[in-house]
Amino acid sequence: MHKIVLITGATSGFGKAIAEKFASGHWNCIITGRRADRLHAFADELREKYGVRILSLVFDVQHKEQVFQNLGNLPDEWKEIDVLVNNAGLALGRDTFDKGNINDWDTMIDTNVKGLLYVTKAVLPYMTSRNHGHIINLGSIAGKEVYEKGNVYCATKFAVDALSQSFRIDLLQYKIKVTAIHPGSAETEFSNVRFKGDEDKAKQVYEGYTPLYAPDLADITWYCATLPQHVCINELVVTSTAQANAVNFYKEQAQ
Ligand code: NDP
Ligand code: 8X3
Repeated sequence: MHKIVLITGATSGFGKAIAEKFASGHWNCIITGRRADRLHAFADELREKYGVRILSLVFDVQHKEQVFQNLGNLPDEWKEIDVLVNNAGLALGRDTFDKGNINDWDTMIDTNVKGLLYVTKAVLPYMTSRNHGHIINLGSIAGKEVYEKGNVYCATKFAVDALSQSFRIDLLQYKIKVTAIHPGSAETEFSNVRFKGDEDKAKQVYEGYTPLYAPDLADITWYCATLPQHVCINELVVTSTAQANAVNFYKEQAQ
């Protein structure tokens, strides 16, 4: 029997790499994202490469109607979700609080916090009815320590940390595992999104050191998801070797 994983935000970065890792391990995957062309092309690629079943669902996690329409009544063959990876998320802008953009705040809160809540609420009945399941939330080192100009993004990831702890308590009765993975700096499309397409600014984030990469997070997620039923990794803070915490990096000077 193939297991089923649902991964939000699988059109790029961590989510895409996580989907590939699970598909290569013969899991059937439900993948989601807003960019339909990318998502469906990726679904075809995974089917062809790994011979697994892929359900690709295009929706915006910020909109609860879309979330419940897409996930609330899955076809029977997709209902037995073993693992939910709440990965969709973003940072927008990096400014001191006084200069912050209110629309950016709304988008980060609606995506990183409310989106995660809607998706989890929509998926949970498939898990509670079976007393089985594993929720893996992508938090951040920014949800463990605040840094200058991180303000609202950090707050959303602190919320992911708090919700992960809460879910673990409230869902204990259903034998549902809850894991929070808190990565440090990783080179994905994250900084392109944060700096709204400013490629130079995005590149600068990763200059002078080796950051984490998406396949690193895929390996870590796979490890957490494939431990025996009686073992649950509650949380992991993971950085590249060049990063000690949210702010201290060892960077080589450019020649
Ligand atoms: P990417 O920008 O590469 O990927 C983000 C994914 O989230 C995309 O697939 C995007 O798909 C999806 N997404 C964003 N907004 C929405 C939305 N409203 N509805 C549905 N899907 C959405 O970034 P990463 O892979 O780096 O980020 C993944 C997660 O990891 C995020 O939660 C991020 O905060 C977290 N993280 C990232 C770190 C990093 O340094 N990269 C470090 C720590 C945590 P689409 O645009 O197609 O909708
Ligand atoms: C992403 C990592 O340090 O840019 O969550 O906030 S950081």
